Amino acid sequence: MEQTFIMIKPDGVQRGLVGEIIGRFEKKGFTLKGLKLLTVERSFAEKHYEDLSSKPFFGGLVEYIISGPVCAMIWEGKKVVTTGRKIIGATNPAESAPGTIRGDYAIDIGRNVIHGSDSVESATKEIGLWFPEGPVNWQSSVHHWVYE
Ligand code: DAT
Ligand code: MG
Repeated sequence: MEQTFIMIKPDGVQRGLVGEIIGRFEKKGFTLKGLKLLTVERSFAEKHYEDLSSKPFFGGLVEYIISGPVCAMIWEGKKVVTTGRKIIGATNPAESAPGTIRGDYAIDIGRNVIHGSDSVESATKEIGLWFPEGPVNWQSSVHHWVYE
């Protein structure tokens, strides 16, 4: 089953949006396979966003990610990478549809509350970086009420 890496950024944690965001993924039917609250070092944030290191906003992005605790998660389910990105909404909250997390809870691109892997390949890479211990091994007992 597909897995994705989802991270509630420091603004989402500070603003008390952790429960709301977890609830959206739970109610959709996805399964939580990893969860931790942690503050990351600068070098770790730079590694997570290494593909963006040449962008003019990279410095500010790293400062933002290390500015407080983040809530790191592994979510599992059919097409969870693509669907997770839809639940999150467009990168710029000004363009995120209402009903998406960024559409409902964010205004500025540099305070857009949440991260989600953009492909199965990046999900594998990000889960490896954030959860070297691997996902928690459990099966949801409602699986057959979610999948036909
Ligand atoms: P996403 O988080 O939707 O995958 P991304 O990977 O392109 O977007 O960029 C990572 C984060 O960097 C994004 O959530 C917010 C910030 N960012 C992206 N483009 C930006 C821009 N043009 N100006 C400022 N911050 C930006
Ligand atoms: Mg991205």
